[in-house]
Amino acid sequence: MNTPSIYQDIIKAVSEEKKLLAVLIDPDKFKIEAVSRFIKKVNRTLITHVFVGGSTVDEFATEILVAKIKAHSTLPIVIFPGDVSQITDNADALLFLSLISGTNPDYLIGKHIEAVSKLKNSSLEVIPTGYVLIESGGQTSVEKVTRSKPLPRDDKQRIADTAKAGELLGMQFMYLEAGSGAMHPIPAEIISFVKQELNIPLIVGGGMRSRSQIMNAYESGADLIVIGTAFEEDETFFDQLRK
Ligand code: 1GP
Repeated sequence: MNTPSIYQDIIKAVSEEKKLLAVLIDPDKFKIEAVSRFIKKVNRTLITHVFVGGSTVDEFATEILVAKIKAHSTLPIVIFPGDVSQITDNADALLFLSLISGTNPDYLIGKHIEAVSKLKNSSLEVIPTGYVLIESGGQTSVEKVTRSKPLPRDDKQRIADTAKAGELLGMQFMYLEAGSGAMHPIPAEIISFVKQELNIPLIVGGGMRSRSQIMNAYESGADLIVIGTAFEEDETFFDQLRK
């Protein structure tokens, strides 16, 4: 039997025009006792993936959180790492993010080299992913942590060319990021402009707080949407996304 592949499942879903939705759980913002109640709510929604990660996470917090999520859900768990310490074998896959919108070598290749000793003996599915940070109305924690500038939102050609360069380098997913808790999500016209250029799945996240924003992003070409803050701030948001 072939090993199940998160990447192949996403490719299949995209080819069938199914839209995907991930809840992002940040180990630093989440009390472990709250996980089972939270995940039970997730299980009643259209959410298809659980992403786990954050900008500044204590060592082992991710591992403990992933084990707890697994106990309550069969959804695929994907590590969306802010740092090497967040890589854990317990999860199903890892977005191996390269911050291609910036010029900080640590986040283009440096952290990846550090991660190799963990990954080479691991069964974690590693998915090379281009990560493109776009200006969203204020400084976000990803900008602070990575000490890199987002791409200006009025330069959609530069954004699309950056994403395309990532695809040509062999990245398997492209992630357009406004930043967690962003004031403004990625505009529809940027999503559709980038989507026209790409032949790989397009992930979009940052600052989405309503069902209509999610639907707009899907209509513009997002294949997988990531939402964290809206669920952290108001769990009744799950009710708008019921199966
Ligand atoms: C952050 O794109 C994700 O990396 C989700 O952002 O927390 O604003 O939903 P929010």
